Amino acid sequence: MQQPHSRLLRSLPALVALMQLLPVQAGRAACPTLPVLNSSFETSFGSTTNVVPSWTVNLFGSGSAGVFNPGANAAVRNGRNVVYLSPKAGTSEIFQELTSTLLAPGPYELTAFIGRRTTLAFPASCTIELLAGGVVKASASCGPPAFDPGPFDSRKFTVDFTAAANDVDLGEPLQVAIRAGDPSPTATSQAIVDDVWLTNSPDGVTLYHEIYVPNRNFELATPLLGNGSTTANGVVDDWVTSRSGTSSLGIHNPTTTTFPTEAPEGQNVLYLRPQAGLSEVRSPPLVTPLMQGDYCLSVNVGQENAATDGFPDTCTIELRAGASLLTSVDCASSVPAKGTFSLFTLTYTATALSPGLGQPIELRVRATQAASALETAWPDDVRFLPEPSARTALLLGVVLLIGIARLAPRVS
Ligand SMILES: [Ca+2]
Ligand SMILES: [Ca+2]
Ligand SMILES: [Ca+2]
Repeated sequence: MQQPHSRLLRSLPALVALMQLLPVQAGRAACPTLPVLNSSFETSFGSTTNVVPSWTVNLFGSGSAGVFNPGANAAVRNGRNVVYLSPKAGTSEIFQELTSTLLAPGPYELTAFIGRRTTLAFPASCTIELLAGGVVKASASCGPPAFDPGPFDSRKFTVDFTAAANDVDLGEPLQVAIRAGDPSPTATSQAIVDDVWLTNSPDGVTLYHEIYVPNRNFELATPLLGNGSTTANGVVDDWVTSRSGTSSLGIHNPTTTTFPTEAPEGQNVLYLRPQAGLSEVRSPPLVTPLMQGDYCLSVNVGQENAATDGFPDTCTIELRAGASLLTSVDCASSVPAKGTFSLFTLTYTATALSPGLGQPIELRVRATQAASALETAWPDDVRFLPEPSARTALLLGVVLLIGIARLAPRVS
C-alpha cells in the first residue's frame, strides 16, 4: 500500500513548479524598513559643530562631531551631507532612539556607510551598535579600516540581530549608536558616516536589503537650493526627465507656506507639474537586474498647502524591468490632504514567468493633467528593497514538508 509520505514526495516537484508560476501579487503592505530620522544628515544647511538634528551627540574626551557638507565633487554616498566623528582622548558618538520597539524574532539589520578622509587619519576604533532600552543587542567594528575609499565615498557596514522569544528587552525602544574612539589628546583623526538604515523582517526569517537608487531623496540639486528655490525646468540630478505640453518639473526646497513641516526627508522634494501633458522622472537603470523574488517600493507624495492649486489628474509610481511595466500605483486615487505627504507603497513578486526577468530595473514617477492648470505632485524619499510575500511563505512551508517527510520513519 502506498504511504502518504511517498505520495507527497512524488508530487512535490510538480507542486514547487506550480507555485513558481503563481500569478504576481501587488499590494499595499509597508516595506520592511524602520524610520531613522535624518538618516542621511540632509536636514542641515551646511556644516555644524557638535549638533546633528534628530540625533544626540555624545562626547567623551575633547573631541567633536557634527554634520559636514564637503561641497561639490565629493563622492557622498547619499545627498550632500555626511556626519564626521572626530574623537580626541576619548570617543565621539551619534545616538538616536527610534519610535520602533524590539520584537522577537525580528530579525533586524542595521547598516551605515563609513568613510575616511584622504587627508586625515582614521580613528583608532569605530563601532556601530543596535541597542534596545540602553542595552547593546549587537555591534560591529567599522574600523580602523583597511579600506581607503576617500575622500567622502564610503563602504557599507552591517549589524544583524535576531531576538530570542525570552529576550528581557522585548518592547524596549530600539536605539542606534555610531561611535569613533581615539586615545590621543592630539588626535586629528576622523570617521565619516552617511545613510543609516534599519530594516526588519515581516516573515520573521529573511533579512531584506536596500537596493541603491541614486539621489533617491532629491537632496542632490544643481545648483544648491536655498529655502524656496527650484532647479531649472527639467533638471533633476541623476534622474532622466521628460515633459510634454507646457509641463514643468524639477527639485524644490519647500518653505512652510507650501508644506508646514517642509520636506518629509532632508530639505528637498521633487515637483511634477503637468500642464496639458506629462511630467515624468525615470531612474537610471539600476545596477540590480530583475530576479525571481519580492520587491517593495515606497514613495512619499505630497499636495501643497494652496487654496486653488491642487493635485494632477494622475500621479503614477511605476516599477519596470527592461521594456516591461511590472506594477504601478496611482497616487491620485488617494490624494494626500493639503500641506501633507502620504506614503504610497507597491509590492511585486517576480516569478519564472515575469516579463523583464534579468533586465535592468527602472523606477518611474509620472504625472499627467489634461488642463493647463498649476496642479502639482511633490514626491520625496524613494525607498526600494525586496520584501517577502505569501508565496515565499508557502514555499517555505513546502520545504518544511519535504523535511518532515524525509525524517518520517519508513513503513514497509
Ligand atoms: Ca547624506
Ligand atoms: Ca528629500
Ligand atoms: Ca525648506
